[in-house]
Amino acid sequence: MTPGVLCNCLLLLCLTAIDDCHGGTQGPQSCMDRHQVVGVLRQMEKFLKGQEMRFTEGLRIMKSKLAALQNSVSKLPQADQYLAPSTCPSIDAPSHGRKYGSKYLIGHEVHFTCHTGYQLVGAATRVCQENGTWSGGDTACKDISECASNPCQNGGTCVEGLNQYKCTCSQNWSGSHCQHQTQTAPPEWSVMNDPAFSRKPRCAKVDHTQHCSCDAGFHMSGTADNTVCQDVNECEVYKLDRGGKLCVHACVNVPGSYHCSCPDGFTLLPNGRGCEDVDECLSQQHNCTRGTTCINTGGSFQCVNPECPRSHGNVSYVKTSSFQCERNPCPMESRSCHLAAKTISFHYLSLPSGLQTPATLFRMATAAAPGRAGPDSLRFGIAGGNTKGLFVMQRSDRQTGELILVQALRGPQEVTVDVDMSEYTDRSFQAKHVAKVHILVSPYDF
Ligand SMILES: [Ca+2]
Ligand SMILES: [Ca+2]
Repeated sequence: MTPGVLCNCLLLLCLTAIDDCHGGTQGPQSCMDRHQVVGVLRQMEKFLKGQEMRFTEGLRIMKSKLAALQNSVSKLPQADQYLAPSTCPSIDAPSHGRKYGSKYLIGHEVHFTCHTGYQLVGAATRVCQENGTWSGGDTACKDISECASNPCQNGGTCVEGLNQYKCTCSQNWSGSHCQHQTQTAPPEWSVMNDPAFSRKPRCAKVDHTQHCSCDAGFHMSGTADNTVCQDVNECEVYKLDRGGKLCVHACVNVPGSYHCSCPDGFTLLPNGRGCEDVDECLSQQHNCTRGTTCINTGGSFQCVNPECPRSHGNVSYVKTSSFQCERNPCPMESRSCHLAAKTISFHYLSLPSGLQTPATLFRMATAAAPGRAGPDSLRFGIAGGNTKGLFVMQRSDRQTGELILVQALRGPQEVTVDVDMSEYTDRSFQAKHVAKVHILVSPYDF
């Protein structure tokens, strides 16, 4: 039962009840009393109010739907034109071209042309049709230059010519379209002229494409049609490298590889890079005659036989060992003899070229004879051979003085510096000892 029918039934029931009571055909017992009728009427009133609200709500929804529909219809593009078009939409000239005709009415035409150097693609003329659209497709002006299609690959530059173009290829590319990878100019570290340093590459065809490779130590060179495997000159490659020298001394490039070499008097270290001096003295490879002593130097050796200073006045010396001279006893009255060096010792030092400074080269000390008190003070100094300020002499402790090199010595050269040590007891001069330090600087810094 729908709400409307229910409502009608209730109303009918109510009217009948009231009518019956008023008509008096029934007893007062069967008649609805007043309260009951009022209750039914209130129920009906409530029911109708509910119905009214629902009806109003339904109407509201219907109205908003209608408004939405009207809104969407009004947004349709020129809906009336579809029904009765009289013009076509406006139309622009193509870029790099011109348009002739500015009327867009049905039946009118527009024409297109392109600027010089451009070709018209699409319709040259378009007509405004009955349905309000233009005939033909879109019109464009295309660059007719040969280079317009970017025919040069791999960074090549297209150069326009008469009815043709030419590609100027970037480095390592060749071919009419720069499609081949090449090395037209070999890198400076490859060996070009010696045939021993060039080999044929190993090539194989894989999927119709030629694949070539070179042995280790070789790099691909030449043109696409004529590929060559060229030796890599490792010595040159690593010369440019800041990561350190490949070889301490010399690098020798060989086909497919390289090796290090050392100057005469040196042997290659097991690491293949460094050089080690040959100790000719130790290995008996010297030719020093009897009476001379072999002194090993960087890259060579020397045979030395230091001589004591010649006698002058009361001062004379006697050689007590290969590297030591002692002053003969002085006459009691000769002060100059007492002041002259009591002992002269000879020292040979072999240094690499460019030794980092400051460097302590030599130490001089005194030792008291057993059972005798030593000097209570010592003075150290440089007696000669330090004209260039290469050295300083300083005390390192109470008994010891140090000869320190303060300027780098570049080889090959030999430098002699005389160091002296004077002994004092109770502030009274006792004796002077001289050390002649002979420094042999190698031509190499290793
Ligand atoms: Ca090589
Ligand atoms: Ca040597």
